[in-house]
Amino acid sequence: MTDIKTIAAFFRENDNFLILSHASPDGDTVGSAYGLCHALHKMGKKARVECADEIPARYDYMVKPVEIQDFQHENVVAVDVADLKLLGKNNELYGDKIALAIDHHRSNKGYAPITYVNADAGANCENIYELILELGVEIDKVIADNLYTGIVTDTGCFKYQNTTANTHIIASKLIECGANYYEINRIMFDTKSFARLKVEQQAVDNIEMHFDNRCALMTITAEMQSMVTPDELEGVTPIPRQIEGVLIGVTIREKTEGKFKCSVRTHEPIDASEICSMLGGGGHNRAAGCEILGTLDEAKQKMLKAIADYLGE
Ligand SMILES: [Mn+2]
Repeated sequence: MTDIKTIAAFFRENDNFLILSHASPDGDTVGSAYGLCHALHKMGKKARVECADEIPARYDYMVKPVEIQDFQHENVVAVDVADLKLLGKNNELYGDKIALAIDHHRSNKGYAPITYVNADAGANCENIYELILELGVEIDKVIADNLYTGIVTDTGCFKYQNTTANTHIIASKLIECGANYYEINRIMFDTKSFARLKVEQQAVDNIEMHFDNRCALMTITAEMQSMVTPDELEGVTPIPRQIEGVLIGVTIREKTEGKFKCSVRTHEPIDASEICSMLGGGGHNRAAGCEILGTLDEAKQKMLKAIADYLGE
């Protein structure tokens, strides 16, 4: 495990960076990538971001102000990427070429020769903030909007248990540097399309309760998703855990025929990451995920079996 000074030196001593964010991009991986990219530009370095999937339009205010540069990349950096599999199609292109990884997932696989993992950070954007300070780059509004977004999205607007005193301190500094917190939180948390609400309604209707009502399992089929864009569904996964008495909330989402993305959200003392790792996935203590192949019914049974094994029941 390396420290922030070492990774700062890596950026000072090198140039022409390709920054990779994970597929199905969220606010933290986008904020980490574009915040860092813009900071490198301010140092006079060449840098650009690549993501396997299109970055949803709701993040336009983070992406658009960052200059587009064309150059031959020399150093590949991954941000908020715990596992090479999460790079999507970029894994084939760059998986074996990543020189440096900056992450906050305890489950980081250590795929990069230089790996900085600070699992105490609620969001990886907290790590990027510390890095940018170490690099001596002034935090402008573009960086502040990017990093603030990563922090609020990964901490559920400072609600989740990964939120620390330091998370708030960094967020306050970012507001001082111009982060448009009101607009960002409105876009990220207080805006839903009507179609999304309809899908939510159907999803809530199909919730099943298991393990003496300690586990709630919600399904989102391909048919339900056809009513919305993937981006419109952002933030559905915490719903099952909101039910009173539920310790384990599971959302099973049909990705393609025979392939399901499972998200597990838990309350103390249930370790979501441990449950998902039994199925080849991983993540954080209270939020983790995995992919299951088979029919919907098989996916449910595999997930319930992993939970039963975890609970020792
Ligand atoms: Mn993250």
